[in-house]
Amino acid sequence: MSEKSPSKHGEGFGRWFDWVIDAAEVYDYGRYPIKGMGIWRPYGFKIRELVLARLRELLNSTGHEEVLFPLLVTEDLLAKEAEHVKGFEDEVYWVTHGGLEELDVKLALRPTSEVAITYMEKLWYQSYRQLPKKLYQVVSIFRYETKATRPMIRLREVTTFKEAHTLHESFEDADRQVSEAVDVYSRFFDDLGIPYIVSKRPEWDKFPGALYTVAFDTLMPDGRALQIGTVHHLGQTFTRAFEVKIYRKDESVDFGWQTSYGVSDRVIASLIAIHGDDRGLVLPPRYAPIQVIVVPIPSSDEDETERVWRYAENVYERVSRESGFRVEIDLDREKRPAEKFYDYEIKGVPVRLEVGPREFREGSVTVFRRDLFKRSTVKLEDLVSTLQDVLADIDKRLKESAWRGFRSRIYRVSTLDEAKRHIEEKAGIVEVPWCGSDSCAFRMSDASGGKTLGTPLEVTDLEGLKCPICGRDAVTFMRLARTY
Ligand code: 5CA
Ligand code: ZN
Repeated sequence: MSEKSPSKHGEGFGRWFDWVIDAAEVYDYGRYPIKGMGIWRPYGFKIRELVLARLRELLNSTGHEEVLFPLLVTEDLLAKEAEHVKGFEDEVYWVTHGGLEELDVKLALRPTSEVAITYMEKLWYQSYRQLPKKLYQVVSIFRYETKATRPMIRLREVTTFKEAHTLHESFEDADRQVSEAVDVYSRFFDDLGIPYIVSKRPEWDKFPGALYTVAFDTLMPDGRALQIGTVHHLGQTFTRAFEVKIYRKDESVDFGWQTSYGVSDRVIASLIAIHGDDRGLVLPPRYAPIQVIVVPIPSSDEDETERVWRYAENVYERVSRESGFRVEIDLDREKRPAEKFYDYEIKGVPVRLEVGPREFREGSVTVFRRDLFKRSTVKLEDLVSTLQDVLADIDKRLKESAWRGFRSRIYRVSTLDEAKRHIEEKAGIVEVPWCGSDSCAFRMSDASGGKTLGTPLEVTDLEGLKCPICGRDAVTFMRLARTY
């Protein structure tokens, strides 16, 4: 252990994050010669696959179907919907040449896929009988972000963009779809142990073209909020622009209604940031490429070392055969056990099985838990059932501790001073009673230094609360935080 790793908490979070994704060989960032573009390395790619597998499972089981659209969209497609193109105009990368020839029609690298998908929906769907239609894809999108770019968090090529696009015959159906999407994402984040708060974004912060936007925010260890997913009710914005007309049951014709919702690499950034510690990654077992690692420990006696090695292989085989866990054994004879321990700790392997001369003689195994940094010794016969309990307990504990930390950083306040204090201390998210007027929200934001995240989907406990700006009765809470 040569260099000391940076601390995850407080101001050092950014440095810790850069350190951990590099040291655990998850993601290479900042070295590829284009800003805002990173590389998923093999170990990171495996984590990403496990996260995507869960997401696909949730989407497929709720009637979503996976598709794959071209990366390029023509200039006129992108320009078709005025509000949308305005929202993205300063973020679009353009392809202007094919070889040496200048293209007649400029092509955009998609910043998102509403226009591409709506264009094809017009050709595919005409009747209510074909609806609802729920499509999704997992692709790269490109946004020429001008705020400071960050690995996984603010990319110019977002390589893990899961975007869903749905088409419905009525406003209400699309509204229900928003709820389904919120439910799917809630289950997804719950499973990852990523705590979140769901807010209706204020009017001035909607997705370009949407009727309304619902967003999931989590908190990074430095107290700043990170938007980890959004769900948009698109109304008829795009179906009008592209003339997607649907025959309804009563034989009338109306433009279709749409929603779209997406998550990105930010989800994996959150998984890392929320569970990790100063020693490296801490992965919930479901998302750990290696769930159990067997490390044999040599003896000073060579013969005994051979016996220990064979015993360790036995342990490995037994666990892989009987448990179904992703288990590996590290038989490297050059590396010292301490080095191996260190590496698997950085990589966040949930459980390490230490098998040395003592364990060999006793017919036991020492079980080390990455999350608690604790050892216990069990009999070989009890190992598989112990592992089942331990992995389940790790999962439960990580989730509980993440949510506990999150809840403790959400502050209901009644004055601007309190709001300001919590935000300045970079403590988390504040909820301020709000009268509903835009100008009061802007003033809250100015006075507190926090960005407006929006309002709860359902509001309770408003009795007697006043907007601290104008003194009128509050109709809801405005949430504010420093953000990424
Ligand atoms: N078409 C809609 C739904 S897919 C859409 O593009 N919505 S979005 O703009 O809000 O993006 C969806 C999610 O992607 C955001 O909530 C955010 O979590 C993530 N995201 C957006 N831009 C970036 C970026 N530059 N880097 C990493 N993640 C991003
Ligand atoms: Zn007010």
